[in-house]
Amino acid sequence: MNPDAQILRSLRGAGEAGVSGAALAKSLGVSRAAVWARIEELRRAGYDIEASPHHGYRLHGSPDRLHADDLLARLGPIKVIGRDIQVFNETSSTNDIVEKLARDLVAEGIAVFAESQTKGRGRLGRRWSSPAGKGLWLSVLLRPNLAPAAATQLTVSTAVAVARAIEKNTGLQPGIKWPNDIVFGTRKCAGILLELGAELDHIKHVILGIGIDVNILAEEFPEELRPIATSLQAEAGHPIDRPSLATALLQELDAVYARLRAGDFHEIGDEWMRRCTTLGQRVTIRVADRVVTGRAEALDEDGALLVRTEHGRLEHIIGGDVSLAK
Ligand code: BTX
Repeated sequence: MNPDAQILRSLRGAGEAGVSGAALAKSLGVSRAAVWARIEELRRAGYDIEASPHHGYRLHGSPDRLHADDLLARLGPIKVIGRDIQVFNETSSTNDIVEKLARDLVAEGIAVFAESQTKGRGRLGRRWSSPAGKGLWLSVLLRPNLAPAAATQLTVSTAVAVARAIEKNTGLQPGIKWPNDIVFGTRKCAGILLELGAELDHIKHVILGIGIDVNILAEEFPEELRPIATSLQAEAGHPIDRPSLATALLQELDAVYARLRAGDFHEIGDEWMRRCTTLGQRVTIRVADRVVTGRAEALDEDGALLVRTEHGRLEHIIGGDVSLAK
């Protein structure tokens, strides 16, 4: 962990008691003057750090900005996801950045955030609106030992992690619409885009893209999204602290990924079913050039949606767009 992350972790750990410059200098193995210089830098980045002769340094507030060192400091022990974190002010798409990292053979677990994306994308080349400073737009690099057919497990697990993080952090209870929408009623507040680098029988890497609408007021959405999108602020009635939601999200992603690697998908699948608003509904699903209509019955062990058609046949649907059938 770098010095800024260590300083922020110590300050958060000490709370109101504060931590002395001497103690920080000792634990970092640098001079007190060097600690002071780092503190000044953090203040310039918007951290409200008090320095007093009695208490040493105390952290009173942090900016509504994502800061890689602060996220690392907040994260605590994790297994894989969040080992390394990068934050960009603006990028085309965080999935593009992680794609490049994947090609450069970077280890799995790195999470890349951007405050805004100029070419945020959804599935099938659709656009994802990603206004500056108002959401969480991130991508995570994974190298799971899964067959390509089991990739839907990752989408399902990610949806569970996103729903859990929102619930833990805001008290709100979002639903999941198969396979990748996090919703309040019929409005989407988050989406998941999985991009695979795969060979026939195994996945080389996965880029897990997640977009969460956090502090966007209803009227701030582009007009065409207003009927179908919502944000956590709009649902909660007050702004949500993005860095702490980002921390909760990385922790929950790490937890579900550990489960998945241990071969424990069925437990995640059970939780997904409890949170899912699609099950039990009559749905229409577009899969490539086919349309399947029927009742969404369950999820199978690969994360596929099982739909009972009018003719009584059970269809395994592994991707597509679901809408409620009339
Ligand atoms: P999707 O194809 O399921 O949803 C895309 C559709 O969602 C759009 O066609 C539009 O109707 C609607 N939409 C666009 N922007 C928003 C928004 N901000 N809130 C709600 N609805 C919206 C979902 O694809 C996958 C989205 C993943 C986004 C992340 S952000 C970080 C990463 N980088 C990147 O380029 N994409 C992912």
